[in-house]
Amino acid sequence: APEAPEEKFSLREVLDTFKLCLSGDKEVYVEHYVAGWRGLIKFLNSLGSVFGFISKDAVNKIKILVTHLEGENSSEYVTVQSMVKYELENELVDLNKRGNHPESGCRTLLRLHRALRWLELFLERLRTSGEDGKTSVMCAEAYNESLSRHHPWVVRKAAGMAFCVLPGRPAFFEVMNVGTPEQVVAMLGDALPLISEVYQVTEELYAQHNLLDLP
Ligand code: 1PX
Repeated sequence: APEAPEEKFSLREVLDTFKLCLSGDKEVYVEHYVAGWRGLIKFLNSLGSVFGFISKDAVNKIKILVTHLEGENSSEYVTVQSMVKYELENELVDLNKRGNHPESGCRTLLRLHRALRWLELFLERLRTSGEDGKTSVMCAEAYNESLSRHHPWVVRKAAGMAFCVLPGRPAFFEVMNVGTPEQVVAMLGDALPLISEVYQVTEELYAQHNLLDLP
């Protein structure tokens, strides 16, 4: 029987969606950003239910962004740049403490943006690791250098426990469904500069507008 398209899931396609994120003049399309995260979450879910609490939060964040993308002001949410401008000009962002706008596009996307840094660090470790590299250690190190500083103790603790049950490097490469380990490494080498650029552009935009610590 022919496989349903959703079963032929490969991480290559997911990481390719990040290629579509940047416009010619370096604006970040929210639609493709969200699509990239959807694919990553699908991958995360295939690793098992221990990661459920992580994917649940990410799914919530995506839902909020999709609501903006499909809402009556959808034209303001085409790119991260237009979203920032629109929400700031219309005072739709809680800047210093949580208030009337707990679901602003700016604060919601910031959470995914921080997680993108984790992804970049983790994938870089995966790419340069040896055959006996431990994914749990790579994941924990990447997390400690990025996302963890934004998380309270309980979340760090739960994340740390989840990392311990990550499959080893060979099994992990297998679920990625990209091909041989050499092909995985090559694919990561292609994908990382794109992810890194999307991260940098967003980081600079948020820094310019003083949005890096949104509550
Ligand atoms: C080949 C590698 C591909 C792996 C793909 C894995 C995709 C991981 C998706 C992670 C998305 C995490 C989003 C987290 C957003 C967040 O920081 N939320 C917190 C703050 O939100 P709030 O609204 O309260 O301000 C929230 O408290 C989060 C709670 C959930 C725990 C987050 C732990 C994140 C660990 C990230 C590492 C994922 C490990 C995957 C192993 C492959």
